[in-house]
Amino acid sequence: MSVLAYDLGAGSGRALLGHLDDRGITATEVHRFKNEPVKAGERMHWDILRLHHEVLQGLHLVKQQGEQPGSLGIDSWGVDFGLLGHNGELLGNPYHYRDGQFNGMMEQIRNELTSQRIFERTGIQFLSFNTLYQLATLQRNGSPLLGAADRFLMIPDLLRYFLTGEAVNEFTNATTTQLYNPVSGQWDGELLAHIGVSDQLFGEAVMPGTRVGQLRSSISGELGISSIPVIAVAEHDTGSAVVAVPATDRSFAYLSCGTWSLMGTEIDHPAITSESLALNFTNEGGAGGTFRLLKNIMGLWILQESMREWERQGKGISYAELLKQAEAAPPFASLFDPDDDLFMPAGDMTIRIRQYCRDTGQQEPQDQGAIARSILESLALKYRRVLEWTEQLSGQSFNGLHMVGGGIQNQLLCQWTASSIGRPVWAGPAEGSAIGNMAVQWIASGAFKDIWEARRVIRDSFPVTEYEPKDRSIWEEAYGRFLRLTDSSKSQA
Ligand code: LRH
Repeated sequence: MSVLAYDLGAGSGRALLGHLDDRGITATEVHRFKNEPVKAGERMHWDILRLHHEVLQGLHLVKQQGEQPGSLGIDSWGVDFGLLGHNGELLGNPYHYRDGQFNGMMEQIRNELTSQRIFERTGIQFLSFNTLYQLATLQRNGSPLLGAADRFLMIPDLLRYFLTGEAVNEFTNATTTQLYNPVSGQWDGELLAHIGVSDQLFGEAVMPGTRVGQLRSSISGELGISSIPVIAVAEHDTGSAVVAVPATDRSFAYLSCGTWSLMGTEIDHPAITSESLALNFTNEGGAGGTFRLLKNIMGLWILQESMREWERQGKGISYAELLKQAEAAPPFASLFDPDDDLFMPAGDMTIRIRQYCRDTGQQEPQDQGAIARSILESLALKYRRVLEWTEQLSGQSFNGLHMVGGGIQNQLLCQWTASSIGRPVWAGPAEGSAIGNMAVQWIASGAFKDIWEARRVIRDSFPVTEYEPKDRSIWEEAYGRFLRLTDSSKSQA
């Protein structure tokens, strides 16, 4: 049976058609489109109607290929949302979480409620752009949106709503808001009351794999296709990516590697403890009754932003060439904490990297190769730090690390990660979120029994590249230096 998976990442959205038969899964990209935020005035928005158009375009291309998927699902990054008015229409263009208007609200709400109280109720890590702080900002700044709102939908809920006409909240994304209590399985009335947002906007969150309607007849009629069931998959992209980790062992560590790096392990119940709070780990809801005990690491965003900066300055460089120059640059010359708040906003990234190095008495990386090298080494060292914390919190020890997501195409990063953690890295599949999205659709249709059967078939269907650690002693020395440096830095932890 074939299924259609839409995965909207930072930069691009993709529609992949997945086929499952006795030989395994094949995934074919049928449509790729831009997903670029749009700045209007001071505000940064999703180009949401364009994305809806691209979703329809994907259906059109699927039809042209003579395919008739049995279902479709949509995933994207967590935390962002849209609001519907009383007439069921979208109010405004959803904001992008990197919009500056949310700055400072997290600190304010933490002061008012205490971190402990918020964490006890949600189990979610403190990130300045969590939905909780986005909504509080709208409310406190007197945005007219909340007064007019009737329904709150996360981005994939919203795109699904455009397709089906059913306004339904999905569980994995509900948990990332930091407004949902994973123990009671309810939106948290106390947190909502504190920020003055009505709990009437929120519907009961459905579990990944729930069929939540089918294509509106106006859409299927216009496209000349028969209606397709729409499934709420693990709509938080990280939730989908972790479904696709081809692990054999029930105890495994993963790194979902894209614009963000999400590192952690899978657990059965949220680990809401003073230790996970202190290390700022999260307990995001997953597919199949799982939770992800993980931590956000700033990830390839820093490299992507540097490349965009060079592009703007007319010094654009290809990814392959940049990695070649990074490999040739002197090792461990300039290290930094990728999670320092300094690196969160867009723009001027290389200036901020140099500033960090200057402020910490290190050599300032000058050329593109040196900058790329300092980013990739710093990430690899941070991965070791977070892997050790994951072991500490979960009481498990891992004999290697699974890496999934587009970032694994960066072989240098995979190799340096293996060298830094001193254990093998197993890299694959690259389209983790889309494949996990498909897997949940196949679980919904009964083609797979559960996520473990899905993982077995994914393992047999997609190549996994193994990287063995190298140059251990120099990485060990660099890690000591990295720890001394980063202990004093101002990060979201
Ligand atoms: C990764 C991701 C991550 C969120 C961030 C906003 O794409 O969904 O899990 O924290 O984006």
